[in-house]
Amino acid sequence: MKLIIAIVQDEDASRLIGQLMNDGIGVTKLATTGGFLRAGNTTLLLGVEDDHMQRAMDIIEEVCKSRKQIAPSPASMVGLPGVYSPYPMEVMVGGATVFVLTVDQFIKL
Ligand code: 2BA
Repeated sequence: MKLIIAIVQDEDASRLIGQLMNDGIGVTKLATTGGFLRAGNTTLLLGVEDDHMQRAMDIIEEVCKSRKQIAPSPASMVGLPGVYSPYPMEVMVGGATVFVLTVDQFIKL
């Protein structure tokens, strides 16, 4: 079994959850905040059997779109090392940032 941790844009979350649930893939939604943009995003936890793993990845890839977002000027990002541009800058965000972990045990009590 795998645990997929998928960080996606809020705009894609609802449709993505719907499609995953339609395919019988259980999902938990967390409201999260990206460290760079300091803007809201959505983190989904998916526990999937190995043979559903590729289907879950296909759905994530199909639903999650890349979008341009404006990163605020560093004045509002005090303490963030390595960011020196004095102007807001455009960055591409997403489709999805995905981590896949092997699950030792899956227990429901
Ligand atoms: P944020 O940290 O808010 O980053 C939003 C977007 O800003 C990133 O999109 C990337 O295009 C850009 N970005 C991030 N750090 C940057 C930097 N130091 N310089 C220039 N541009 C930078 P994505 O890569 O698609 O990431 C979307 C969100 O996924 C991130 O939001 C963060 O919440 C999460 N994420 C990405 N990589 C991660 C990682 N290695 N570990 C944990 N979370 C991660």
